Amino acid sequence: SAPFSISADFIADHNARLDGATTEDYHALERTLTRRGIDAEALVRKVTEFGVAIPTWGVGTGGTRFARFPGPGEPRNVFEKIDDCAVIHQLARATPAVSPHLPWDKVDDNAALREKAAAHGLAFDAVNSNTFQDQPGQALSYKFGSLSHTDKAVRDQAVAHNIESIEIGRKLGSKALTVWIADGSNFAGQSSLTKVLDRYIDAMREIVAALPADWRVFLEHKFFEPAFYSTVIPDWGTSFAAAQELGPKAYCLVDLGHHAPNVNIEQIVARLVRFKKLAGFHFNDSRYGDDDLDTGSVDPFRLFLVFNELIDAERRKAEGFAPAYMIDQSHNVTDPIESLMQSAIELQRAYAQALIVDRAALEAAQETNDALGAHLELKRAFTTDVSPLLAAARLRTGGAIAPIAAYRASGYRAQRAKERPAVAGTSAGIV
Ligand code: AOS
Ligand code: ZN
Ligand code: ZN
Repeated sequence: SAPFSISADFIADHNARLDGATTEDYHALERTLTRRGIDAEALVRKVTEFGVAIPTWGVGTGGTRFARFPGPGEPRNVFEKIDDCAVIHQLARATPAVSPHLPWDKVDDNAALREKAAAHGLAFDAVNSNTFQDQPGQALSYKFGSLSHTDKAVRDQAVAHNIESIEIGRKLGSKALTVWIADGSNFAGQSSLTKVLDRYIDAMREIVAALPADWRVFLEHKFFEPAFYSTVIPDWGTSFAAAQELGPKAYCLVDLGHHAPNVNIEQIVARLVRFKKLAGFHFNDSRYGDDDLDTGSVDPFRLFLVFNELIDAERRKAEGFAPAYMIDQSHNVTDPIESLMQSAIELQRAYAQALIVDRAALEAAQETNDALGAHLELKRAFTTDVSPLLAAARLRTGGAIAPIAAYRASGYRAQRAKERPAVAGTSAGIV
């Protein structure tokens, strides 16, 4: 029998019950925005154009180094992951791309994978390489590093994997490679803090040389974990300096969870825009470190402030500004499909709120040193409930007014659980 899918009629029926209240709320917001000189319809259009890529690894239950608690009906391969990404996009209409991870998503027939995704309206965004784990049958171990390893043979193996990832990404229609390495050390003195970076940059040069003309490479920094004393690319400064040395195809990716607590991430974003080196994002939220909590779940204001910088850059047509948006989270206690829909909505919310900042008033306050006045301009946008705009955007593009409620009512997970018998593995450490 054909695999279960949610029909357009089902979504329409679900929407019909909510339509009245949604329209009322929309008109109320429209009046508020009109008073502020903002065109609600134009905003809805902007929101419908907003897209963020789903990480293929995100649709499976995540885990920690302590345990993984798989849920029912988990996707068992990348084709099934695409099915789950498709339902996320079908209902929430904000995720028209997927970001694959290699070799986790390695298949014999990449053309078939690309076609399947396209049939669901999904494209492939940046490919993520993986030299933070040893794969079965792999000749050399990454236990002591990959691109920065002391042994040239290990570095060569890691370079070859990245080049293969580019090749696969090409077949999938991707245009970027994201490189995050786990390289670092656990003891003071364990490795030369200078030589590791030299080796990393040399290895990256080979990867950059293998990029097709229209590709970019995204360097992803992270200040700790799995190495706990030092990390080779710990911060945006190192990432930026490396990207400078690697040339015009190299950019710096900001994973929101990869900074020390209290670091001003929106300022990092502004700096990277200024230096024309912002690659894009791995969105998530965090309380302590790389907790990979759901986007906007802990500190939606910070997310808004990041988008405030992005809209500022967009409005003044900052040169070379073309950030790639991806989510990177680990779902340990939720149905990943629900978390990813909600996260995409939170991103749209931050985006819409940033769009309604009165930039002229903000700038006037800044120029006259009206500190509180400037702050209140941001707060006015942030405290505006734009939910009706987001619902309208979904409704007009065939999505669900209430994606999570519709998803639950559809019985999707239970149907998939029948089609996808549980996988035994409870292996920890899947992030
Ligand atoms: C690791 O902390 C990074 O966020 C990477 O982006 C990683 O590739 C991703 O989390 C998938 O494991
Ligand atoms: Zn990441
Ligand atoms: Zn991370």
